[in-house]
Amino acid sequence: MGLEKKKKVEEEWNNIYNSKHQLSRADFPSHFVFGVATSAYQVEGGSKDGGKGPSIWDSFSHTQGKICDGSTGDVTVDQYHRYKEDIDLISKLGFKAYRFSISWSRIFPDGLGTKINHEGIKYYNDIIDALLERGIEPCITLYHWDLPLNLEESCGGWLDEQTVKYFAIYAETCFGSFGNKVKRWITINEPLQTAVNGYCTGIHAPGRSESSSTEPFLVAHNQLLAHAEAASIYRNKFKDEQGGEIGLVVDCEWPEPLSDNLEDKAAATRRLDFQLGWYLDPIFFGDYPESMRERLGDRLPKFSQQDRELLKHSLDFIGLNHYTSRFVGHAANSLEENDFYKIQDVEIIAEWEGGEVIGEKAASSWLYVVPWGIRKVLNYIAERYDNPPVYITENGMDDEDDDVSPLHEMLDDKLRVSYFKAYLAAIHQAILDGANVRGYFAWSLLDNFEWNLGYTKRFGLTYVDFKNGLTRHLKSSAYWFMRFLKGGQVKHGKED
Ligand code: GBH
Repeated sequence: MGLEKKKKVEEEWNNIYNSKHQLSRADFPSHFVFGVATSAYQVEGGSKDGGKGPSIWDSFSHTQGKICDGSTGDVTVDQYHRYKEDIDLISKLGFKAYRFSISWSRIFPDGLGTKINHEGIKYYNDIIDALLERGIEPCITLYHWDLPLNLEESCGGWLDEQTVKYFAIYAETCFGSFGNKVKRWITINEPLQTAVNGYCTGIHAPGRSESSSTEPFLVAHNQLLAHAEAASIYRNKFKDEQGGEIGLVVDCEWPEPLSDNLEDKAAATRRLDFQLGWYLDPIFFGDYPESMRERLGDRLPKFSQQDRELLKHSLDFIGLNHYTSRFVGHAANSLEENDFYKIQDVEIIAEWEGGEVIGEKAASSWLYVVPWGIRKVLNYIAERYDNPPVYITENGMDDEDDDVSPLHEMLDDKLRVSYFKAYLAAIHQAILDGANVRGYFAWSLLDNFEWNLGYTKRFGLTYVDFKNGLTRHLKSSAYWFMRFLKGGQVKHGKED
């Protein structure tokens, strides 16, 4: 990306950011929800407690070589036993909502929807009650990647349509058991990541990559149908009485065109199609994006008329997980049918011309601090899908786990404080631009099990001392949120 453009982007951003340097809670509408997020496999632990059945992540993390530090989510931060302490923490920080996920195999240990585990129902009811007692709204994700292992082994998991049926039974059970107290439901978290990481690169469970030219598209298709089935059950049987909302969480990096050339601009749009359009176009327009059909032909499954009707407008809000942005340019690669990026004919680059990176680097290789990108994604969604309600369901950055630095240094997470300040300023700007943004959830409440990267990366507002009894310590970013949410104007971390 050329240096002139760099100057322009930075100038524009600095103007916005500096004028918003004193951003406060009051700049957001009073009904705008501020929450914090986690997911079951990443924080619960208690992997065999309370009658829970195994999930594909239990089996994957126990397979040698799959998790970079050889760890598992067997215990992780032990929220299964410490949820009260964690909910007190959420309350202390001043968040008014908690986005967490239900472990499907805690409700139906074998996934099949016949044998319900009442201890699992009780566990989530206890969490919900503890939240409501403290005035915190529960926001539940039904599926955050932890499929019951038996569904994988006996029916082929997301490759098979039967999983759609079992998901619908599970969803209906959750609406029936918790829906009188839960007003915000998310069916599936980031179906894109399950399709690509689970079935193409294989770095996530179930770790398949043998048929990467076809399986990701089938898996995405079945997840979409599962979402639509669950949403339709909610709307037909529960919504009137319970009065809640249901949505789908998609993830999207902002692809900034590498140059003003038409080819690069088209490549960036294609990348949006392959991230967002893949899931949102069927819901808003009834079919996959044209650019996907062109490149994938029959590898992209087709929707029946009945599917289309089920999918159409099957959400009350979009959940957006957004962390970072990169440049995207055209690269003719289409002969490499098995590579998800090469199918798209794109190249993804993190540097401006001359080698400077697009934003400060977090710990994960893919994560750069690029606050202006979130404004662009929000405006893109508003424009393409007629300004639907959007909740930012995840946003955050990670630090490297570090054995050497003293605790007080690990707790003073200055870059994370500036990340949150800047991203919130950009979200505020998107709202001024007209985007229908309704809420924001920070990722994550605590350091936790970061999937294939194990405990080597720390995304928490709260530091977890994994070597000393899983003690929780607030980082500067937690203090920052505490001040911000109480309505004060906050410039830096806890000091001012
Ligand atoms: C979210 O995914 C997840 O919902 C959440 O569970 C997770 O903890 C959080 O992000 C932080 O990662 O460069 O090949 O290693 C965000 C989407 C998916 C983006 C994995 C980065 C890494 C691909 N992420 N991807 S690779």
